[in-house]
Amino acid sequence: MSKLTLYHAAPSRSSIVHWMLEELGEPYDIQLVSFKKGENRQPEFLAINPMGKLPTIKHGDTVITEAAAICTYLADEFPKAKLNVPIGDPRRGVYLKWLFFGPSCVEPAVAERAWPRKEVAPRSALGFGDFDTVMDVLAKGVAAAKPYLMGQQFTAADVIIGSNLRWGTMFKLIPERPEFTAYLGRINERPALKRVTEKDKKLQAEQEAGL
Ligand SMILES: N[C@@H](CCC(=O)N[C@@H](CS)C(=O)NCC(=O)O)C(=O)O
Repeated sequence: MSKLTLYHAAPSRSSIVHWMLEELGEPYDIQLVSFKKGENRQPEFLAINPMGKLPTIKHGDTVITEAAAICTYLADEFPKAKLNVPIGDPRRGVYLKWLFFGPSCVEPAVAERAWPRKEVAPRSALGFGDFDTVMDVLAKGVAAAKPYLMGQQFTAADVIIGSNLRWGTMFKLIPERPEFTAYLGRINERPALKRVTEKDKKLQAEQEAGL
């Protein structure tokens, strides 16, 4: 089987993929990349991901970047874990909607709230529209999650939307709403997420100690 390697810094968006890999249950290696030492801007890493960003994974000779693309890829590549909604299943459209909604709507809406633009951009020109609508759509979506976005099945879409909500509420950039709290309560019970949180704490300490 082709080797899976996660290029990782804890905590960062690569923790999203770390969580996904734990859900997957396939063997993987971690290659730590230090932002502090600028390793992500070194030629060796830029040869792998010219964006100089994490997460990045290597599966055999294939390099995949962008957290949501990586989660979609892993879920489809390892269907035994049942983290995808396969082609042909009528639920796949909604599943893909949530996978794309994270990076194309939630992340830019939250980033704009954190670092407002000097000049207000027209709603129609912004892919996410506006912050309040994104939050309303998200709240309605997770309120209907029984218990997960795709129903009984936990999928890669929960890894993406769950990570966005965890990060956004932690930094108080996403408002506390009962719908978010209830969904996050269920997400935080995932054993794979608990394992990753512990592992990431150790990896962060190792990186900070310069090991
Ligand atoms: N669009 C990318 C964003 C990745 C990203 O911005 N990662 C940050 C860490 S959270 C990073 O690598 N920052 C280092 C840098 O830009 O120098 C994704 O969703 O995976």
